[in-house]
Amino acid sequence: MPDPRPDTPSRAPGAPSAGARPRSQTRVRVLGIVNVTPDSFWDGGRHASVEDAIAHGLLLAEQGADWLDVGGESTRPGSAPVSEEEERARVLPVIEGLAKRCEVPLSIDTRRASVAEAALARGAGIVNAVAGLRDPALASVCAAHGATLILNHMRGEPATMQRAPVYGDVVREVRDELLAEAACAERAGVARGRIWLDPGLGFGKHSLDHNLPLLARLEELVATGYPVLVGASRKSFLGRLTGAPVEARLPGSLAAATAAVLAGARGVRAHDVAETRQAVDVAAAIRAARAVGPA
Ligand code: HH2
Repeated sequence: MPDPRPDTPSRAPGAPSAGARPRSQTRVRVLGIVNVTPDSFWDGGRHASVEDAIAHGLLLAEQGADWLDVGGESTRPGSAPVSEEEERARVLPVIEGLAKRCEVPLSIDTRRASVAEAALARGAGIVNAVAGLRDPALASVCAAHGATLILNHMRGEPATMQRAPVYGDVVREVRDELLAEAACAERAGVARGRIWLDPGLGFGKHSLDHNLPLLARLEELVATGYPVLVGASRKSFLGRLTGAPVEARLPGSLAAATAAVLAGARGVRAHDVAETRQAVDVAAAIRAARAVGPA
């Protein structure tokens, strides 16, 4: 029986459970990152075995992740693509293992419809389309499974995307390109309420000229009416702003997550779930108090 709340993916409950807490509809979703890769820019190689990745996912669930995002291909600037066979071998056993051992909805972070389909068949309920609908079959796969679809904005390919990306008004262009993809997804049968938009910080964006306006004017993406997710966690523009190396970017990541929530983001993608949970819960409470007005 599909979950009637459109932005809450449903999944048959597994047992025993981890992280099975009541979720309010207004709660800001924290998407905990489980990278099963040797080369991701922050956690590459830290939990590259199936068992380590499952243990990490269970830990993030205990720390308050609402969704777990399993990925088998790094999309950091300059990265080379992995074969479909390799990607499947990395992510599918982790999805299967997490589906059996926790109730937190699972997301597959992929560019490929074939990988998304296999993950949905093994218990995932969300497709994090990291390259948008570059593979157009992603939309029909989501529609067929009743899955939630996160459309991430990416200009170019990871190998080359940071070579002088050019925009006129970056915020308007990102919004319009995402809206065009959302319309495609709806035509393919994905329910409007199951589509999320993500400005894709760091994906074909110049460090400060593009990423900062996307965060500063996030309200323009929120105003589309689609729920918005933001992934700033430990990204290099935070290093450019602060001089901090990747291992020291947690405070900057929390500041960016807080700013995103105050601007209306409904979700954030994070490596550091416990800390991010606390930051976004505080930001969400402040945002809600604004709506209530003077006591
Ligand atoms: N960022 C990364 C990967 N997937 N998906 C969405 N929706 N939004 C993002 O901002 C986003 C994403 C990159 O981060 P990470 O997975 O930690 O690194 P890598 O690509 O090196 O594995």
